[in-house]
Amino acid sequence: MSEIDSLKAQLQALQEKALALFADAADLKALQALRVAYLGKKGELTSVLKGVGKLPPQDRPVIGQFVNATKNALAEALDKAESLLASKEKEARIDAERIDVTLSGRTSTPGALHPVQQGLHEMTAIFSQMGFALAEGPEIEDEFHNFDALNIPAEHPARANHDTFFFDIEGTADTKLLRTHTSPVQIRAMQACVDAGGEPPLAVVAAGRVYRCDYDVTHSPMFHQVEVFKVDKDVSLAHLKGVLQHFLSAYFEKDVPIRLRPHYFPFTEPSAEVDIGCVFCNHKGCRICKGSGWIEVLGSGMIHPNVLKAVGIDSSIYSGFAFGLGVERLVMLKHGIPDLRLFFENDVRFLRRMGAK
Ligand code: 2U9
Repeated sequence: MSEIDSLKAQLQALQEKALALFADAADLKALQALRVAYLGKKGELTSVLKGVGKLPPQDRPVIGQFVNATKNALAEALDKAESLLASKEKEARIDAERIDVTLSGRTSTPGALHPVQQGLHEMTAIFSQMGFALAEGPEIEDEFHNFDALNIPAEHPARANHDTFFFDIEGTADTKLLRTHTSPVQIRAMQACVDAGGEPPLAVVAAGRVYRCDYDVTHSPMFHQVEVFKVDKDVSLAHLKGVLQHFLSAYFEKDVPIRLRPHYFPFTEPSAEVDIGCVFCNHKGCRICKGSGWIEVLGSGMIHPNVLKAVGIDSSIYSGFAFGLGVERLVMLKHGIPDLRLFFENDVRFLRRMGAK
């Protein structure tokens, strides 16, 4: 075979092999490697071209044309394969990124107030509407605000009944405790008024967490109270009863009958426990009200003169009523919740039923 025929055959074989490889290239990267391998400076075609120099001068243009044709064929095939692979890769990418717009969206569940907080807000809102000012105070208290000022002196049996959590504070003589009721907030509100040179009328609602070292089916060591007082000239039991009647009917969203039963609290005199007509049997008598038709809801009374004296209010000029209630108890009665522990377990099934989404 002549030199020129041998070169032509080489080029032919090279082209066939290259085209087959281009068609089989798996991706653009592999194709780029093939482009370098065939058309690059040190590529296959260049090494064939080196053989051209050995040909007699008259044969060179002939084979030159042949080389160019091969080069063009390879370049064209590479371009084609490249655009084919590019569009395949693009399609694959789009496929991978495809969003199914018919899928239902992910819902985010908004939070909601805990049923106790919900109840607490409902109650304080009713008192705000009646003109009582909302007061807050510390949960860590001293014995004066939690006990002494409320006519519960040291050694008074009521102190023992409060199941108080005390703190031992190193290096100090003063005793601190977790407030056992929200009454110290009321004491502070009265003191703030007197300290500022003010005088009654004063009408305050205090709400918040209280603590007692008491834990069973009907008691939690932390629970919530709402307490209300009003001090002015000529405040009487009739005012107390009127405010209670309005509050309880507003909270239970119906006209509930109420009654006051004489009782004893150190901080009020006279004192009374307050019942409402049973909300489960409509006052008829059932298992829950033990057949009486009445359910106890809160404690109340006229503020003891010693309490007014402790904060510097003249009890010969001013009098006041006060009452306190357990928030959990009232929320349970309003919604028929059978067990106090449901409030503290945070089972979402309970919270959702109570209005949390
Ligand atoms: C001042 C003076 C008097 C608030 C009162 C009660 C009666 C009462 C309990 C109800 C259930 C607490 O949550 S409970 O255990 N409270 O029975 N509270 S009179 O008397 C006051 C408050 C503040 C200055």
